[in-house]
Amino acid sequence: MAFAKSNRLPVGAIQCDNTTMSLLKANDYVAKNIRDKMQAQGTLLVNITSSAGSGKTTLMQETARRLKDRINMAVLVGDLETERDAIRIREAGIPSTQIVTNGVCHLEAQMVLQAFDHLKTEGLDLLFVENVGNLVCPAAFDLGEDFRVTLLASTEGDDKPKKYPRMFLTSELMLISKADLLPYIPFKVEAAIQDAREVNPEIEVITISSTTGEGLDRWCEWLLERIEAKKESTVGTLEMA
Ligand SMILES: Nc1nc2c(ncn2[C@@H]2O[C@H](COP(=O)(O)OP(=O)(O)O)[C@@H](O)[C@H]2O)c(=O)[nH]1
Ligand SMILES: [Mg+2]
Repeated sequence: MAFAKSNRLPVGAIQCDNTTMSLLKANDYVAKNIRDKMQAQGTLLVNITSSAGSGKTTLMQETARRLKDRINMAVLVGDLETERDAIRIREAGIPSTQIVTNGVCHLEAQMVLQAFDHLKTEGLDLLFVENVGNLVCPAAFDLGEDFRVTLLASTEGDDKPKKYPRMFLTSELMLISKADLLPYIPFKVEAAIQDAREVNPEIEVITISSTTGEGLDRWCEWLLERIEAKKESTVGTLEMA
């Protein structure tokens, strides 16, 4: 509950309870507004997280190339500085808006909500939010997403899920990225999956390479199934209203 009632308040007025004043509670309140908006318009919202350099933007570009003629999609992308990622994604042929955090290490729901003034989301089937690159702070902030997807690049080492458990605990899907480099480095896919499943037994796993295209059909199918399900749930919501 976001607000507590008080007998001393005038009728119709509301007062924040103590916990509502905390940053995370405020974030959750905005995240719920985003989730309600996405539900009403039938847009699947996917929060993409990973360390810096794991291949998020490249995956956004490759996903756009594969799906942009089948669905309406766009990307909000967060970085500490520069508009470089949004420019790369627009070059792949879909709308993208950069959120510059000015040094903040994660996106917050309020930043996403403000970005809606610059990126039209009505009519989108799929909206990605590419989060700021690190496995720590973004784990704590709900952005109103339907799914959180975390990339673990083969170059990062297979031991990361246990070192950064909250990110993998709160993700529905782990993408093991840069699979094309696996023959050259001591990354054990099975060890990474075991670590991730000890943290989160439910987590799904797809191994991908944006360079060779390995796993990208499966990734696109994963998205399309959930876009379909979201549309069906939205129809259900409208019928109930
Ligand atoms: N070998 C290889 N390199 C990749 C792959 N995906 C991305 N990269 C490279 O990894 C670097 C970081 O990629 P980027 O998409 O910017 O990562 P981000 O910081 O997570 O958005 C770039 O030099 C990409 O070309 C991949 O599947 N295989
Ligand atoms: Mg990026």
